[in-house]
Amino acid sequence: MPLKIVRQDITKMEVDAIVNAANESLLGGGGVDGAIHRAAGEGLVAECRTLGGCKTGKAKLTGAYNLTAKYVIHTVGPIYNDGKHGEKALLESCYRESLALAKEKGCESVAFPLISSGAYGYPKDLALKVAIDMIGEFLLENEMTVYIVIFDKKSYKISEKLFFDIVEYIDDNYVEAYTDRSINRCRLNTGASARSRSLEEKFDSFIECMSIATEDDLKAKIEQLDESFSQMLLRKIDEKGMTDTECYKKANIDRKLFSKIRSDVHYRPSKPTAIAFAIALELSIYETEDMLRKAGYALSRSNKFDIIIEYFISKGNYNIYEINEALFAFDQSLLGA
Ligand code: AR6
Repeated sequence: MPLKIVRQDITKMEVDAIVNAANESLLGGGGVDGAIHRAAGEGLVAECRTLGGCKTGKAKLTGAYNLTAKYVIHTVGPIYNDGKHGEKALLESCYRESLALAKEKGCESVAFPLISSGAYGYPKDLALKVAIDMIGEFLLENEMTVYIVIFDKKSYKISEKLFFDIVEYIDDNYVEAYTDRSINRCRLNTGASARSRSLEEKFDSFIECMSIATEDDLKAKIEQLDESFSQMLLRKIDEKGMTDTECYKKANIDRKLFSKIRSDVHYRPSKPTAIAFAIALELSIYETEDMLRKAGYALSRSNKFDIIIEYFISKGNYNIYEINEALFAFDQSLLGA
């Protein structure tokens, strides 16, 4: 999974490079900077002394000494004032510059703390959004596994509005029985638009709609009865006019896993992986359920994870990173590999 959000101490991450939220002196400080310097040992500060500091929004690379990573990338985030002093552009630049350095060194994996979100006061939900947007943008063009490392859950915040919208959606739907969607659809199609018609006409129209739906469903079902998950995935990619790369990137799935699914007609993905593809393909809730069935899963109203997925699909929001932000906030598994 190319972008992962994990709860961890960044000094423990087994990656090629870890990013340090440093200050312009590059000579160490508190927070994550202090933790990295302590874990790396004296060699790190000695190398940092040779660098002549670093400007806000820029990044510099050193060895990682006693850390398991190969490199430390030091970047200096902006001090948050009121958001009107170019803070966002500077923070974006921190991610861009750090990722460019990691790429230049051939890193396959990089871990970021939430830069500027501690001592430098950047609001955590906004800092997280910048991180996700910038890493997401980079991953569209590059193959790398990038972690956002959240030290403690308190420092993780999605926007309040999104949080409360989801809570409300879960409240409204958690215990509600699963209604028969095709019947509801027919009710909608035959009800409002047919207000002036007689009851009998409405009934006929309802029955007609049901039988068309059933006939269509049946035909399609027979045709696709033997279709496996991977065949359905490839068919949908074609139907949507997407390339394979566009699809697996949008699904936050790495290329290796996608190739495996592509070449093994009977591949059975995990549920988060299957959903990740449904999201990448921007499938409706019906199509999503169909695709999940191929892999032996279903969406349930008694499962928080499923309701959150349904919430995003119902809003037409297919941004996998935003969905993962929300899933993380609600302690659920994330989408992707
Ligand atoms: N692993 C991962 N994340 C951590 C860790 C850790 N071990 N420790 C803290 N964080 P901050 P800034 C999180 O203050 O806001 C330093 O003194 C923390 O919860 O470390 O960019 C520098 O020298 C927060 O979400 O960095 C600068 O002077 C995030 O890391 C100044 O602070 C960033 O918090 C930089 O401030």
